[in-house]
Amino acid sequence: MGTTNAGTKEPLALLKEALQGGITHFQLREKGNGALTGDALVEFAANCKSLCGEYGVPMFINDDVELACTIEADGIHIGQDDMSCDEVRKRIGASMALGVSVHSVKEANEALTCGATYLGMGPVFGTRTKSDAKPPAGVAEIIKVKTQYPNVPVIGIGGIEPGNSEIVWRAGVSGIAVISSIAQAEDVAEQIERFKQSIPGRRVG
Ligand code: TZP
Ligand code: MG
Repeated sequence: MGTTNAGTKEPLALLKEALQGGITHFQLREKGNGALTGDALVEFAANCKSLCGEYGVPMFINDDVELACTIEADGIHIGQDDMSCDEVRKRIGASMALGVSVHSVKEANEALTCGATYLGMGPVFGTRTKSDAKPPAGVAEIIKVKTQYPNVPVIGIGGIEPGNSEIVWRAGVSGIAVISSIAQAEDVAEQIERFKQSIPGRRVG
């Protein structure tokens, strides 16, 4: 998420709730009307990074390679329209994680060839969060990519809620990326718990 996804909440307070609730990774995706830029963005990103650090949670930056390098993020995530994967890998060096959004086995192959660490795939379902999102793709391509590359971590994204996430897990993803269903939840920790309970085989109680 980014500051524009926080609604009436203070963004860092929302991030803290999510960390306390047990998110395993955080990606700063600062977009839309009123998005932070310049020094304010660097300061916010650095604050997010140190908060994530308190919880041992890796932090990723969406799109902005320079910001990722400036705050020494754990990872950078790029889409098909961003700087080429090859160039990004050269800029960040070997140790920073590199996530790439892909929509097919062909794009997955290209991303992996130039050093992607993991792949993002979506939107699985309809989403209002990304203004230029492609139509919902379901899980068919995720299954194809996982069949071709069983050991590559794939993260599902787009319109995922506790009630529809099981099909995404069953497609073989290593994780799900969620913005609105967590950012807009009344009780963030409870919502995260619902997501955790939706992992097949992990149901408790
Ligand atoms: N990429 C594909 S869908 C999406 C992004 C960044 C937005 C996901 O947000 P939400 O609110 O979880 O649908
Ligand atoms: Mg992008």
